[in-house]
Amino acid sequence: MCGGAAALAFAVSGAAEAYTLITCNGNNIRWSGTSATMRASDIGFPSGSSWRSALGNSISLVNQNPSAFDYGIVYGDTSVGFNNGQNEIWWSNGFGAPAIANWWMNCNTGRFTEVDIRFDNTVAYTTSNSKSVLWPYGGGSRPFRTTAIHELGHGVGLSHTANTYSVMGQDWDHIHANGSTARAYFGEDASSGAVALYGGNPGNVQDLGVSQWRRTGASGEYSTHDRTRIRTSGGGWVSSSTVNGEPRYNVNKGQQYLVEFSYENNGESYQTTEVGYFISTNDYISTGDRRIGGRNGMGLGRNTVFTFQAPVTIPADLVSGQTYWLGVIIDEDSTLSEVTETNNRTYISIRVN
Ligand SMILES: [Ca+2]
Ligand SMILES: [Ca+2]
Ligand SMILES: [Ca+2]
Ligand SMILES: [Ca+2]
Ligand SMILES: [Zn+2]
Repeated sequence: MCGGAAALAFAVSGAAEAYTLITCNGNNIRWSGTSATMRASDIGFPSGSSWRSALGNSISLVNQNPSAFDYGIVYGDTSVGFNNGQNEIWWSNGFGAPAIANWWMNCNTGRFTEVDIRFDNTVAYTTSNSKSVLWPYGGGSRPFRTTAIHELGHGVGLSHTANTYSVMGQDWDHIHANGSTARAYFGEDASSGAVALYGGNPGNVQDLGVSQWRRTGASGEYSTHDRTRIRTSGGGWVSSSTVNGEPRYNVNKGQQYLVEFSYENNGESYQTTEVGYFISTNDYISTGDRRIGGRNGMGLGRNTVFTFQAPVTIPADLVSGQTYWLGVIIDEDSTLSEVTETNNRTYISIRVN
């Protein structure tokens, strides 16, 4: 889902990072300043439409990144085209990808001159944040925001990521859920790339998150993702079944398991944080749920995503045959002021044997 006015080349990044940057003649490509304004087609993103609001929301989600870079957005553009001096976003088809970014640049100065983004209007995109309709949760639609954030990531200067869980990999399953809502986000890897290009934000932009998704491998330039898992202390993966489009793990009362989540630092600074584990009777995790364990002093730099299996014991007094949700909360003690707190809680479904 990536274009370019020139063939892509890939920079070798530091050992701790996975992002790749768009390069030309050995220069990283970025905007000369710390902002760029995108112009949305009035046809595809008309006033009052869910597409306009979802695009605006995607811009805002990218702008939560901890670098100095921010997008502006202008609506109502009535004339769009390539290499016309305007950065534009519109719907089209026949370009062989669900969405594509094309860019023009000065290879000698390492600066973008224009970025255009197109979405394929034959793809079953949705602007909904309801898990039930989204591909990653068994639904029939591709989340518009994850793809928009991926393409906007190209417009920041990022190429594809294959080596860690990233929206610059396979975007539609780089997503955060708690309860019935799933939210797209820029994420740790893309944030690291943005800071490498533009430096840190003059403000104090901090954000921790925890996700029920992880990297599984790579397909070409793209990291592939799947849900996080549960295994026994002995190392074997616990059996699961798919319920309402999500995995549900079969666990024994009173037994210790290793529960996997992806812990993310999407902010400017290294953080040491507290993490709590909970049992919930629904898929919405909150501090009101039953706490069954925790970890103090988890250190999280902003580099690659930390997918980690923590020991947790299933309480002996849970009801056999019942479904519960094993929850996790990062920054459990709320010591960190963050640009968003909605990504601090997520879950894995379990059924007690
Ligand atoms: Ca225009
Ligand atoms: Ca244009
Ligand atoms: Ca917080
Ligand atoms: Ca957060
Ligand atoms: Zn792409």
